[in-house]
Amino acid sequence: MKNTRISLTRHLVEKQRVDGHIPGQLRLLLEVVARACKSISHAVNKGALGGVLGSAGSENVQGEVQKKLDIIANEVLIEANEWGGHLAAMASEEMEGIYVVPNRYPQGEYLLLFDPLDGSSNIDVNVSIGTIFSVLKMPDDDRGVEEQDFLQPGRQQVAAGYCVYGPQTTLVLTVGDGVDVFTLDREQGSFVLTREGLRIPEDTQEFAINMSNMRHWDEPVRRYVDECLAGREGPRGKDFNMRWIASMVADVHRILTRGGIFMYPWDKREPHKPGKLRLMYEANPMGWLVEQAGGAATNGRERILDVQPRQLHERVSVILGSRNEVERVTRYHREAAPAA
Ligand code: AHM
Ligand code: MG
Repeated sequence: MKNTRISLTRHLVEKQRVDGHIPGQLRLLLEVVARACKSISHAVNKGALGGVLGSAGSENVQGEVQKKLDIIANEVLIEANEWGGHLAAMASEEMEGIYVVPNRYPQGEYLLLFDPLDGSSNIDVNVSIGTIFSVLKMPDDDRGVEEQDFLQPGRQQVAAGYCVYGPQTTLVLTVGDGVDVFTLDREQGSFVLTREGLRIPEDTQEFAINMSNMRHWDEPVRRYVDECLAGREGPRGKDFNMRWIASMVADVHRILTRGGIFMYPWDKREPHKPGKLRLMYEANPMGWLVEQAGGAATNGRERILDVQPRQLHERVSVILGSRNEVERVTRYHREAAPAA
Protein backbone atom coordinates (compact mmCIF):
# COMPACT_ATOMS: atom_id res chain seq x y z
CA MET A 1 0.00 0.00 0.00
CA LYS A 2 1.30 3.44 -0.90
CA ASN A 3 2.31 5.43 2.15
CA THR A 4 0.76 8.85 1.70
CA ARG A 5 2.09 10.24 4.96
CA ILE A 6 4.63 12.96 4.36
CA SER A 7 7.22 13.39 7.08
CA LEU A 8 8.79 16.74 7.90
CA THR A 9 12.09 15.39 6.53
CA ARG A 10 10.56 14.48 3.19
CA HIS A 11 8.64 17.74 3.01
CA LEU A 12 11.83 19.75 3.58
CA VAL A 13 13.90 17.64 1.18
CA GLU A 14 11.28 18.25 -1.50
CA LYS A 15 11.30 21.97 -0.77
CA GLN A 16 15.07 21.94 -1.16
CA ARG A 17 15.29 19.66 -4.20
CA VAL A 18 12.18 20.19 -6.24
CA ASP A 19 11.13 23.73 -5.46
CA GLY A 20 14.59 25.07 -4.65
CA HIS A 21 12.92 27.10 -1.90
CA ILE A 22 15.46 26.37 0.81
CA PRO A 23 19.20 25.76 0.87
CA GLY A 24 20.51 22.48 2.35
CA GLN A 25 21.88 24.19 5.45
CA LEU A 26 18.50 25.72 6.24
CA ARG A 27 16.83 22.35 5.81
CA LEU A 28 19.30 20.84 8.26
CA LEU A 29 18.68 23.67 10.71
CA LEU A 30 14.91 23.17 10.61
CA GLU A 31 15.27 19.44 11.11
CA VAL A 32 17.52 20.00 14.11
CA VAL A 33 15.07 22.49 15.65
CA ALA A 34 12.25 19.97 15.11
CA ARG A 35 14.34 17.27 16.78
CA ALA A 36 14.95 19.54 19.75
CA CYS A 37 11.21 20.24 19.97
CA LYS A 38 10.55 16.51 20.05
CA SER A 39 12.85 16.18 22.98
CA ILE A 40 11.22 19.16 24.78
CA SER A 41 7.81 17.64 24.07
CA HIS A 42 8.98 14.43 25.72
CA ALA A 43 10.11 16.33 28.84
CA VAL A 44 6.83 18.32 28.96
CA ASN A 45 4.89 15.08 28.70
CA LYS A 46 6.63 13.48 31.64
CA GLY A 47 5.77 16.43 33.87
CA ALA A 48 6.05 15.62 37.56
CA LEU A 49 7.32 12.10 36.73
CA GLY A 50 10.35 13.62 35.03
CA GLY A 51 10.96 16.14 37.83
CA VAL A 52 10.68 19.01 35.34
CA LEU A 53 7.96 21.09 37.00
CA GLY A 54 8.41 24.07 39.31
CA SER A 55 10.77 26.97 39.60
CA ALA A 56 14.48 26.78 38.96
CA GLY A 57 15.10 29.41 41.63
CA SER A 58 16.77 31.84 39.21
CA GLU A 59 15.79 34.86 37.12
CA ASN A 60 16.43 35.60 33.46
CA VAL A 61 17.81 38.86 32.08
CA GLN A 62 14.29 40.32 32.03
CA GLY A 63 13.83 39.73 35.76
CA GLU A 64 11.36 36.87 35.27
CA VAL A 65 11.56 33.79 37.49
CA GLN A 66 12.84 30.88 35.44
CA LYS A 67 11.01 27.59 35.54
CA LYS A 68 12.96 24.34 35.34
CA LEU A 69 11.49 23.70 31.91
CA ASP A 70 12.58 27.15 30.65
CA ILE A 71 16.15 26.14 31.37
CA ILE A 72 15.83 22.56 30.15
CA ALA A 73 14.28 23.68 26.85
CA ASN A 74 16.97 26.32 26.39
CA GLU A 75 19.72 23.74 26.92
CA VAL A 76 18.09 21.21 24.60
CA LEU A 77 17.93 23.79 21.79
CA ILE A 78 21.53 24.88 22.26
CA GLU A 79 22.96 21.37 22.49
CA ALA A 80 21.02 20.22 19.43
CA ASN A 81 22.05 23.19 17.32
CA GLU A 82 25.63 24.04 18.21
CA TRP A 83 27.53 21.24 16.46
CA GLY A 84 25.79 20.80 13.10
CA GLY A 85 27.73 23.49 11.24
CA HIS A 86 24.56 25.33 10.13
CA LEU A 87 24.63 28.16 12.68
CA ALA A 88 26.87 31.09 13.53
CA ALA A 89 25.11 31.97 16.78
CA MET A 90 21.92 31.72 18.80
CA ALA A 91 19.91 34.07 21.02
CA SER A 92 17.21 33.20 23.50
CA GLU A 93 14.75 34.72 25.93
CA GLU A 94 16.64 32.88 28.65
CA MET A 95 20.14 34.21 27.84
CA GLU A 96 21.35 37.75 28.28
CA GLY A 97 23.78 37.83 25.37
CA ILE A 98 24.16 35.86 22.16
CA TYR A 99 25.57 32.32 22.16
CA VAL A 100 28.27 32.04 19.52
CA VAL A 101 28.87 28.52 18.21
CA PRO A 102 32.08 27.33 19.94
CA ASN A 103 35.09 27.34 17.63
CA ARG A 104 35.57 23.58 17.97
CA TYR A 105 32.59 23.32 15.60
CA PRO A 106 32.23 24.66 12.06
CA GLN A 107 30.31 27.93 11.78
CA GLY A 108 27.35 28.24 9.45
CA GLU A 109 25.65 31.30 7.99
CA TYR A 110 22.42 31.31 10.00
CA LEU A 111 21.31 32.93 13.23
CA LEU A 112 18.69 31.23 15.37
CA LEU A 113 16.52 33.04 17.92
CA PHE A 114 14.07 31.35 20.24
CA ASP A 115 11.74 31.56 23.15
CA PRO A 116 12.49 28.02 24.35
CA LEU A 117 9.37 27.66 26.48
CA ASP A 118 6.59 30.14 25.82
CA GLY A 119 3.71 30.37 28.26
CA SER A 120 5.85 29.54 31.30
CA SER A 121 3.02 30.38 33.71
CA ASN A 122 1.10 27.42 32.25
CA ILE A 123 3.81 24.76 32.73
CA ASP A 124 2.80 23.65 36.19
CA VAL A 125 -0.94 23.68 35.48
CA ASN A 126 -0.79 21.36 32.45
CA VAL A 127 -1.99 23.89 29.90
CA SER A 128 -0.53 24.17 26.38
CA ILE A 129 2.91 25.75 26.11
CA GLY A 130 5.40 25.91 23.25
CA THR A 131 8.67 26.85 21.61
CA ILE A 132 8.89 29.81 19.20
CA PHE A 133 11.79 30.30 16.80
CA SER A 134 13.04 32.66 14.13
CA VAL A 135 15.89 32.21 11.63
CA LEU A 136 17.95 35.03 10.12
CA LYS A 137 20.96 35.03 7.83
CA MET A 138 24.31 36.40 8.92
CA PRO A 139 25.05 39.67 7.14
CA ASP A 140 27.73 39.21 4.46
CA ASP A 141 31.08 40.16 5.93
CA ASP A 142 34.16 38.45 7.25
CA ARG A 143 34.27 39.56 10.86
CA GLY A 144 33.04 37.35 13.69
CA VAL A 145 29.40 37.28 14.71
CA GLU A 146 28.16 40.03 17.03
CA GLU A 147 24.88 40.88 18.72
CA GLN A 148 24.46 43.64 16.15
CA ASP A 149 24.06 40.98 13.42
CA PHE A 150 20.81 39.83 15.00
CA LEU A 151 19.20 43.28 14.90
CA GLN A 152 17.41 42.77 11.59
CA PRO A 153 13.74 43.61 11.02
CA GLY A 154 11.38 40.64 10.92
CA ARG A 155 10.82 40.90 7.18
CA GLN A 156 14.36 39.54 6.77
CA GLN A 157 13.56 36.22 8.46
CA VAL A 158 14.27 33.18 6.29
CA ALA A 159 12.29 30.73 8.41
CA ALA A 160 10.03 30.94 11.44
CA GLY A 161 7.85 28.61 13.40
CA TYR A 162 6.64 27.28 16.67
CA CYS A 163 5.91 23.98 18.30
CA VAL A 164 2.92 23.77 20.62
CA TYR A 165 2.95 21.14 23.36
CA GLY A 166 -0.75 20.59 23.88
CA PRO A 167 -3.07 17.59 23.59
CA GLN A 168 -1.01 17.03 20.42
CA THR A 169 2.51 18.24 19.72
CA THR A 170 2.23 20.37 16.60
CA LEU A 171 4.97 22.08 14.63
CA VAL A 172 3.98 25.06 12.47
CA LEU A 173 6.48 26.35 9.96
CA THR A 174 7.04 28.94 7.26
CA VAL A 175 9.99 29.49 4.94
CA GLY A 176 8.16 32.27 3.11
CA ASP A 177 5.89 30.23 0.86
CA GLY A 178 2.92 29.66 3.13
CA VAL A 179 2.35 27.93 6.43
CA ASP A 180 2.47 24.18 6.96
CA VAL A 181 1.49 22.15 10.00
CA PHE A 182 3.07 18.92 11.23
CA THR A 183 1.80 16.67 14.01
CA LEU A 184 4.16 14.56 16.07
CA ASP A 185 3.54 10.84 15.67
CA ARG A 186 4.89 9.53 18.96
CA GLU A 187 5.03 5.87 17.86
CA GLN A 188 7.05 6.73 14.76
CA GLY A 189 8.96 9.53 16.45
CA SER A 190 8.48 11.85 13.49
CA PHE A 191 6.54 14.95 12.53
CA VAL A 192 3.95 14.25 9.85
CA LEU A 193 2.48 16.88 7.52
CA THR A 194 -1.16 17.33 8.54
CA ARG A 195 -2.11 20.70 6.95
CA GLU A 196 -0.64 22.66 4.10
CA GLY A 197 -1.10 26.29 3.12
CA LEU A 198 -3.02 27.45 6.21
CA ARG A 199 -5.24 30.50 5.67
CA ILE A 200 -6.63 32.70 8.42
CA PRO A 201 -10.20 33.88 7.76
CA GLU A 202 -10.18 37.65 7.15
CA ASP A 203 -13.05 38.26 9.54
CA THR A 204 -13.60 36.94 13.01
CA GLN A 205 -15.90 37.18 16.01
CA GLU A 206 -13.29 36.07 18.52
CA PHE A 207 -10.73 38.21 20.30
CA ALA A 208 -7.91 37.36 22.71
CA ILE A 209 -6.58 39.83 25.25
CA ASN A 210 -5.85 39.75 28.97
CA MET A 211 -8.96 41.63 30.14
CA SER A 212 -7.57 42.12 33.65
CA ASN A 213 -5.39 44.89 32.20
CA MET A 214 -8.37 46.82 30.82
CA ARG A 215 -7.98 49.80 33.12
CA HIS A 216 -4.39 50.25 31.88
CA TRP A 217 -5.14 50.13 28.15
CA ASP A 218 -4.68 52.89 25.66
CA GLU A 219 -7.81 54.46 24.16
CA PRO A 220 -7.77 52.67 20.74
CA VAL A 221 -7.60 49.21 22.36
CA ARG A 222 -10.36 50.10 24.78
CA ARG A 223 -12.50 51.40 21.92
CA TYR A 224 -12.05 48.16 19.95
CA VAL A 225 -12.80 45.85 22.88
CA ASP A 226 -15.74 47.99 24.08
CA GLU A 227 -17.26 47.67 20.62
CA CYS A 228 -16.79 43.89 20.65
CA LEU A 229 -18.35 43.64 24.09
CA ALA A 230 -21.36 45.71 22.98
CA GLY A 231 -22.23 42.77 20.73
CA ARG A 232 -25.20 42.68 18.41
CA GLU A 233 -26.66 45.89 19.84
CA GLY A 234 -23.37 47.78 19.47
CA PRO A 235 -21.65 49.42 16.49
CA ARG A 236 -20.30 46.09 15.21
CA GLY A 237 -23.78 44.56 15.03
CA LYS A 238 -22.58 41.10 16.07
CA ASP A 239 -21.64 39.19 19.19
CA PHE A 240 -18.00 38.41 19.96
CA ASN A 241 -16.46 35.53 21.86
CA MET A 242 -13.28 35.79 23.93
CA ARG A 243 -10.36 33.40 24.61
CA TRP A 244 -7.14 33.95 26.56
CA ILE A 245 -4.83 30.99 27.13
CA ALA A 246 -1.85 33.08 28.33
CA SER A 247 0.44 31.06 26.09
CA MET A 248 1.03 33.05 22.92
CA VAL A 249 1.79 29.84 21.02
CA ALA A 250 -1.56 28.36 21.90
CA ASP A 251 -3.50 31.57 21.24
CA VAL A 252 -1.77 32.05 17.88
CA HIS A 253 -2.32 28.41 16.99
CA ARG A 254 -6.04 28.82 17.54
CA ILE A 255 -6.03 31.95 15.37
CA LEU A 256 -4.12 30.19 12.57
CA THR A 257 -6.63 27.37 12.79
CA ARG A 258 -9.96 29.20 12.95
CA GLY A 259 -9.25 32.94 12.90
CA GLY A 260 -9.36 35.56 15.61
CA ILE A 261 -7.40 38.54 16.83
CA PHE A 262 -4.67 38.43 19.49
CA MET A 263 -3.59 41.55 21.33
CA TYR A 264 -0.89 42.14 23.89
CA PRO A 265 -0.78 45.91 23.54
CA TRP A 266 1.30 48.56 25.24
CA ASP A 267 -0.39 49.61 28.47
CA LYS A 268 0.08 52.07 31.32
CA ARG A 269 1.38 49.56 33.88
CA GLU A 270 4.97 50.08 32.75
CA PRO A 271 4.60 52.97 30.30
CA HIS A 272 8.31 53.11 29.45
CA LYS A 273 8.13 49.57 27.98
CA PRO A 274 6.73 49.28 24.44
CA GLY A 275 4.85 46.11 25.43
CA LYS A 276 5.30 42.79 27.20
CA LEU A 277 6.13 40.44 24.37
CA ARG A 278 9.56 40.30 22.80
CA LEU A 279 10.04 41.45 19.22
CA MET A 280 12.79 39.19 17.97
CA TYR A 281 11.73 35.74 19.15
CA GLU A 282 7.99 36.14 19.81
CA ALA A 283 6.39 38.89 17.72
CA ASN A 284 8.52 38.56 14.57
CA PRO A 285 8.15 34.81 14.00
CA MET A 286 4.45 34.88 14.93
CA GLY A 287 3.91 38.01 12.83
CA TRP A 288 5.47 36.41 9.79
CA LEU A 289 3.51 33.16 10.20
CA VAL A 290 0.29 35.14 10.48
CA GLU A 291 1.11 37.22 7.39
CA GLN A 292 2.05 34.07 5.47
CA ALA A 293 -1.39 32.70 6.32
CA GLY A 294 -3.09 35.83 4.96
CA GLY A 295 -3.47 37.65 8.28
CA ALA A 296 -1.84 40.85 9.54
CA ALA A 297 0.43 41.83 12.43
CA THR A 298 1.08 45.37 13.69
CA ASN A 299 2.12 47.18 16.84
CA GLY A 300 -0.91 49.44 16.40
CA ARG A 301 0.97 51.89 14.23
CA GLU A 302 3.45 49.92 12.15
CA ARG A 303 3.76 46.47 10.60
CA ILE A 304 5.59 44.28 13.16
CA LEU A 305 7.96 42.97 10.48
CA ASP A 306 9.10 46.54 9.69
CA VAL A 307 10.07 47.43 13.24
CA GLN A 308 13.83 48.00 13.36
CA PRO A 309 15.13 46.26 16.50
CA ARG A 310 17.61 48.21 18.60
CA GLN A 311 18.30 45.52 21.13
CA LEU A 312 18.08 41.76 21.39
CA HIS A 313 15.40 41.60 24.07
CA GLU A 314 13.36 44.51 22.74
CA ARG A 315 9.66 44.45 23.59
CA VAL A 316 6.81 45.40 21.32
CA SER A 317 3.08 45.93 21.36
CA VAL A 318 1.40 43.09 19.43
CA ILE A 319 -1.87 43.00 17.48
CA LEU A 320 -2.18 40.07 15.07
CA GLY A 321 -4.61 37.72 13.39
CA SER A 322 -7.57 38.07 11.04
CA ARG A 323 -6.71 40.84 8.59
CA ASN A 324 -9.83 42.98 8.76
CA GLU A 325 -9.85 43.10 12.57
CA VAL A 326 -6.13 43.92 12.81
CA GLU A 327 -6.62 46.69 10.25
CA ARG A 328 -9.51 48.04 12.30
CA VAL A 329 -7.49 48.21 15.53
CA THR A 330 -4.58 49.78 13.64
CA ARG A 331 -6.94 52.37 12.17
CA TYR A 332 -8.25 53.15 15.67
CA HIS A 333 -4.65 53.86 16.69
CA ARG A 334 -4.19 56.17 13.70
CA GLU A 335 -7.40 58.01 14.51
CA ALA A 336 -6.40 58.52 18.14
CA ALA A 337 -3.79 61.00 19.33
CA PRO A 338 -0.22 60.14 18.30
CA ALA A 339 1.74 57.80 20.59
CA ALA A 340 3.76 59.40 23.36
P1 AHM B 1 6.84 33.92 28.58
O1 AHM B 1 7.59 33.89 27.29
O2 AHM B 1 7.71 34.30 29.75
O3 AHM B 1 6.06 32.67 28.83
O4 AHM B 1 5.79 35.16 28.49
C1 AHM B 1 5.02 35.34 27.33
C2 AHM B 1 3.59 34.98 27.59
C3 AHM B 1 2.81 34.80 26.31
O5 AHM B 1 2.90 33.48 25.89
C4 AHM B 1 1.41 35.17 26.73
O6 AHM B 1 0.63 35.67 25.67
C5 AHM B 1 1.63 36.22 27.77
O7 AHM B 1 2.94 36.02 28.27
C6 AHM B 1 0.66 36.10 28.90
O8 AHM B 1 0.85 37.16 29.76
P2 AHM B 1 -0.16 37.49 30.97
O9 AHM B 1 0.13 36.48 32.03
O10 AHM B 1 0.23 38.89 31.34
O11 AHM B 1 -1.55 37.38 30.44
MG1 MG C 1 7.35 33.80 25.52
